[in-house]
Amino acid sequence: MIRLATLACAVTLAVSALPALAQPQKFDKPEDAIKFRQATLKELQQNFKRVADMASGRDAFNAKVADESAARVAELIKQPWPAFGPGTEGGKARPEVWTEQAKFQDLAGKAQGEMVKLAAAAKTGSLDAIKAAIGPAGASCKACHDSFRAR
Ligand code: ASC
Repeated sequence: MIRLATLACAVTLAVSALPALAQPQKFDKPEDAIKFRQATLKELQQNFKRVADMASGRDAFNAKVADESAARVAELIKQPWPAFGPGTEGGKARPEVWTEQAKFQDLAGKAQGEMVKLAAAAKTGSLDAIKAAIGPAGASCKACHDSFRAR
């Protein structure tokens, strides 16, 4: 019994250690997956824009808001990918998401890395650090959109 519990725990740990990208999430209907990924990407975009507008000088710099927004971005960037599981084609996602999975996951993973860097930059409170991180971060959004989002 103890051994079974230990095994269950080890399996749980092993699964949760996998990158989020590797585990499709279960939704009742494909539309639920589409709604979920669109909602997370939308909130991601809103938070990203808040930071980008400070980086560009469009908005006044507020270190606390930038930090909170960038931290939220780094959380949200993990969430959409498991909602692109098999059978959830649709929305603005191009069919290539499912036919070029390796490339999709690579670009999603790179975007995740850039958002972690952006959040780390914002945490320092330095606008210059944010300015340095925002370009590559935005480019990582665009790289994925260029190949995988319908226009
Ligand atoms: C945004 C947004 C994107 C990226 C990208 C940057 O605010 O919605 O997709 O920035 O346009 O190039």
